[in-house]
Formats: sequence, C-alpha cells, structure tokens
Amino acid sequence: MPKVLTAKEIDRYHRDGAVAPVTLMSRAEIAEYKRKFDALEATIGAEAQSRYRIKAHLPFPWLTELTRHPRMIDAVEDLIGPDVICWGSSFFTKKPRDARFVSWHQDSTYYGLEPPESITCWIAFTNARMETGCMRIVPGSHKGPAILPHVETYDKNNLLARGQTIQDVDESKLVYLEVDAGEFSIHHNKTIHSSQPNHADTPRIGFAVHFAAPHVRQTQFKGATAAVVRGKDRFWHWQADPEPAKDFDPVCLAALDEAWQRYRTAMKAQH
Ligand SMILES: O=C(O)CCC(=O)C(=O)O
Repeated sequence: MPKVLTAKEIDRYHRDGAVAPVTLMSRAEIAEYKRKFDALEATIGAEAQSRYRIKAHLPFPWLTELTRHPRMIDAVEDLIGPDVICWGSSFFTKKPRDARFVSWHQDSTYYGLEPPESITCWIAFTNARMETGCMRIVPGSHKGPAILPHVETYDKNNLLARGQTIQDVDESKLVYLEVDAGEFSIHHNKTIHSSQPNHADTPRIGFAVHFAAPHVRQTQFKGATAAVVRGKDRFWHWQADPEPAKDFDPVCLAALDEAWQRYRTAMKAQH
C-alpha cells in the first residue's frame, strides 16, 4: 500500500519519468523556509545557488531537516522502496523577470551512479508555474540511455555551470511540472528536462533533493557521502555525511567544499 502517492501517480512516474504536483506542507510552513532562505542570501550577500550546490543542505540544520521531511520520504519510498539515502541537494533559483534558464539535459549523464537510478524531489519555495519558468520534461525519456550526448554552450544565462545541452529535443510532447509553494515534483535522473526564463514579477525558488536506494554506487570518485533517511543501508557504498550542529557548521562547510572539489575533478576527468 503506497504511503503518499496514489496508484495513478506511481503509474505516471513510471510512464513519464516524473510526477507533479505532490503536496508537502502548508503555505504558512513553506513561507518559513522562504524566510530562512532570504535570510541566508542576505547573510552571504550572494545567491544561495552560487555556493550551495551538490550538498546545499549540509551546513544548515533547517535544510538538512527538510531533506528528511517524512511526507517527502514516504513518496520516495513509494517509488524506490523502504531503504533510502539522500546524497545531495541544490538550489535552482530565478529572480523576478530573470532571463536565466536551464537547458535540456539529463542528470544521469553527470551523476556517475551505477545503476543510474536516482530520483529528485524539487521543492517549490515559491510558485513555479509556466510563467515563472517551472521545470518541463520529455515524458518517457527516462526509458532511454543513461548517458546522452550534451554540448557545452557556456551560455551566461544558463543556470547549468557549463551550459550542458541536449540538442534537437523533440518539444512536441513536453509536459510542464507546475508546482505551487509547498508542493514538490519528482523526476527520474534519466528524464530529459529543462526550464525557461522567469517572466513574472515574483521569484522562482526551487530546492532539489537527490535520493537513491543504497545499492546505487557513486562510480566517478571514491569517498562519496550520503545520509540514510529511511530504513537501512546494507551495502555500505556511501560514507556518512556529517550532521550540522548549527547554521554554517564549519565541519559541514568543509565537507560541502570537498564534495564540490570531487565533483569538479570528476567532471574534468570526463573531458
Ligand atoms: O530548477 C530548474 O529549472 C532545473 C532543475 C534541475 O535541473 C534539476 O532539479 O535536476
């Protein structure tokens, strides 16, 4: 018996490679996360996404707690089973009237996971609709290869670091993953996805959290870390992430920097 998703939503996820929207929390509760997010950006004097990627949650107790939200983990369990690790998270944010976009890409090409089975829950801190540049997917693309050719465009408006782009995507059947503040979408890491600029007067703030079953291994580098967020890890492919004792926890910041470094080194080795 599924815990959160309906049988229809589970079928849709397996058919399309994504499902949305799924309710996570009330408007008042997500407004508190948005307030903390704004305070974080005010403190660092920069966009959170400029520094807090790969394991954005690690140095912050409130974000680490969010990666373990029982309702979200219940939904993940409905899709991948009772043992779940969280190996990463990233902010994807667009300011009001922001030309920045995310080009068509496939996460599994870059994740280095074997088997290539990871899922992302994209939590909306603000409404993500067509006009604010919500995510969109090519339904069914998760049934294709796990590694697809990408061209590195280095477009300054592309939120992806190297502007990694799958070319000539057939957009005739694309599906928009509209989610309002407090809701989330779920996508498979093989699903081809993108998002367009924000044409609205409101910001579009998303926090993407990455999960897998513990039998999934990181093959691009040694010493990959994760947290068991449900059930048990019977495989020991992942070392334990440190736990933040306070915001900007120095041990966790160092672990975040190491994760970035490992990721960048792995990306360079791919070239
Ligand atoms: O937020 C976006 O526009 C893109 C997010 C994304 O690429 C992801 O969560 O994998």
